[in-house]
Amino acid sequence: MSVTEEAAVGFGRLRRKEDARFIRGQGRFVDDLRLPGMLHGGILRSPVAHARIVSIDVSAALQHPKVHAVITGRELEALGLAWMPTLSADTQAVLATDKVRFQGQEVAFVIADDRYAARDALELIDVEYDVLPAVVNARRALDPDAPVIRDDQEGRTDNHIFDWESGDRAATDAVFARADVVVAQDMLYPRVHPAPMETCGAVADMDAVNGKLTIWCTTQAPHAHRTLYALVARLPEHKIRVISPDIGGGFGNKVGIYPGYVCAVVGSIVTGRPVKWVEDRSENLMSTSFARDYVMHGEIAATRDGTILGVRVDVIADHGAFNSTAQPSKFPAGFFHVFTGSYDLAAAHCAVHGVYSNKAPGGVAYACSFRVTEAVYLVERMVDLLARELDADPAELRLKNLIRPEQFPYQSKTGWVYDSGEYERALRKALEIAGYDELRREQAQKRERGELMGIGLGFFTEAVGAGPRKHMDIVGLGMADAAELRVHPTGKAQLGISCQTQGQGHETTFAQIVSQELGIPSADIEVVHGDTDLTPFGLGTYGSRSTPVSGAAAAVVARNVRDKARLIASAMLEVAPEDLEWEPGRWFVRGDPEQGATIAEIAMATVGSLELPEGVEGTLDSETVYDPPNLTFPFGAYVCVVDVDPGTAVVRVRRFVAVDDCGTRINPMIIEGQVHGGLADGVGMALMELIAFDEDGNCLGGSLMDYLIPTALEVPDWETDFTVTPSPHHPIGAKGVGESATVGSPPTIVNAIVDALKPYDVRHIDMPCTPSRVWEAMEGRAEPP
Ligand code: MCN
Ligand code: CUM
Repeated sequence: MSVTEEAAVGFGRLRRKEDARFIRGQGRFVDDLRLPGMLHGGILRSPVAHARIVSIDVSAALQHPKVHAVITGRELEALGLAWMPTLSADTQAVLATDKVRFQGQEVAFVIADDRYAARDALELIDVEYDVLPAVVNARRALDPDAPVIRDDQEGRTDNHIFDWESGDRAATDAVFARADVVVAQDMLYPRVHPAPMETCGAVADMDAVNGKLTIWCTTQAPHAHRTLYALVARLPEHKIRVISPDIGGGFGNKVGIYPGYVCAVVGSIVTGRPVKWVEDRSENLMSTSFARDYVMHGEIAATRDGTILGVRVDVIADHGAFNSTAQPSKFPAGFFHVFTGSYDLAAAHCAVHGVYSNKAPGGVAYACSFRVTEAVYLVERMVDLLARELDADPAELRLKNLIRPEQFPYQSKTGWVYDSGEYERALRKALEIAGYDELRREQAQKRERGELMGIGLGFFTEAVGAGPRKHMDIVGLGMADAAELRVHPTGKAQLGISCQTQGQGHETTFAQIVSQELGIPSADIEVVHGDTDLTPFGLGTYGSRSTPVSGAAAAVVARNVRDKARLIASAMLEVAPEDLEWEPGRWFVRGDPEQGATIAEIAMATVGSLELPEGVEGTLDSETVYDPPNLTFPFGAYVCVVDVDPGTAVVRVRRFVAVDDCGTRINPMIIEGQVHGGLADGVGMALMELIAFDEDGNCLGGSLMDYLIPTALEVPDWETDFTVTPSPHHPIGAKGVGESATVGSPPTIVNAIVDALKPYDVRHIDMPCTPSRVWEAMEGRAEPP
């Protein structure tokens, strides 16, 4: 059976509908858009990390024959647009007026006939900077004598943004006081970048006749963007249309609103023509949302026999020059407080301190589930450090402490209610696939020969599907999502959703959800997304929330249609609705299966002469808003095998076993794709990815020559498997999976590397574990973060 046939209706390994255009090079991305009369924008960026702007002279640029306009912070100030609100209740400069605060910050916007002329004209702009000392180290940013970065904020005398805590400090201190063993470790989750294939960009077109602004743009959240534009520009939503066409990877990079988008809009208003702005690779790496940058101190307490009692964490969170991190408002550290992981602890506490630094703003982006990445890394490294201290097997230690099936729904010590889990089953399955005992024997033999083989374990629980509207919002917008289902007279259907695929295959999987509920073949269901004029309101795609929230909305709206169809079928068949039974695609009379009506017949009846029963208004169409009762908590067990070359300290990931549990699986092939991608991300972060800065704040990772990402050569053949523990509160029992592997794999790989270096008595290595860092660790020269 071919993959396509197997899943003609409902869940299964259906080939991705969108691939027909993508593999033929027929995707339509923002940069493919060409509008009549369209102009091109370019951004002048700061060459230094911290400086006062003395003057900006744009006269020479304006003389350039192909230049139409040059916009600086002064012009924007006059429009009240020099600063824009961020997703974290801070403000961010659109174009700098007073100071530049990170290298690559936006200073001026040139609009020209073409991209090349715009670039040429940027070089004609003369900016005088009065350079100030920069601070790029989060700890140093808190020093009393550190340069104050955000002196635009009245009364500010330091770089401290927030203090946030979760858990019970006194109870945690008490379990630490009675513990037999306490292990502490400083660790850094370094600054990395999502680096999607497609960089960020926008085309803005202000129609001077009808006053409607259309913005084609790389966004993961078109509706949220439109509402923010409406609020800032004080325009009604119906005068703004945000279109997110095909997106060449988002990974969180495309959640926020960037100055370039705003400049394109202003540019179109100023010139009366459509304006395109698309950043290049260096601009993307240097100025758009980074991820992580958490300086963590973790402590774990246990009894001598290996019962984990508590975890205590202190974090300095580097948010860059503007706090534009995306996460639900109540949680300035995102969902970092799932750091108790998959273990049943007596007490836990974390404190997180946010700071400004002279680095690009953004935060959280890159398959993070809102900082779950950092949390999982911390706890999984701590458990391995504890195993080392107790001389225990890390698999045994985990098995002893995992939350047990009968404890679900499990209330964590930091307030989460984990919906469902069968942790031990997943871990045992991963160990079995890996052949754990055999691997340990192989390792022992190799150690005798001086070979360095490491076996790493990782177990993760994520919190995805934000979230219940009463607890979660982003800049005041509650985190619910709508779905709208139209069933045409011929029984074909169209599903409108508010989330936005960036490569996850929503056009396929959302059709499958409706197909599963209504029995209409997936091929006959079109998924509409990415256009605010055509889809209902909702907060979009990030934090693996599409399946948990929009996916639930899609199932619920399809069920509403099914219920309506039942009423209509009862009128058609002249029987009471209660006497009808459902089979995929059809209502039939109980006891008389021949008597029935298919969804297509019912749909056609709604536009025919049938007198519609009470409660049915004309068609089968339906709309719903889904406000999730809780998040979903996917989990997984990972095993990694590495070999370290004792002569060169080069790490090779030889095997990687991933057992994921995302509840009900809609499309196993797409899930495997998501897991493969996330595991590759993990190899990247563990071994090579890093946005580095020098002491003056110069970005050292501004191109793909310096910012390394993994290729097929660095990754092994993934060995994936799964268990299925449905979410009890989700309509189809599905949990999110898009970020799982990126969250779970980095600690697993680092655990494997540290395990390989046991003969050298290495405790910890900060990512990325490059050959030089591994070498230093082997030489005992590793420096603390
Ligand atoms: N799925 C499924 N069964 C489940 C869960 C999910 O079949 N039980 C399918 C979904 O239907 C969807 C895909 O898996 O097609 C991912 O679903 P989900 O876990 O809901 O995640 P989202 O769709 O919300 O995607 C967001 C997530 C995030 S936050 C990042 S970051 C990331 C990721 O997805 N960015 C990606 N994966 C990516 N994959 C690609 N190709 N490109 C990106 O930018
Ligand atoms: Cu945090 S990266 Mo994804 O949530 O778009």
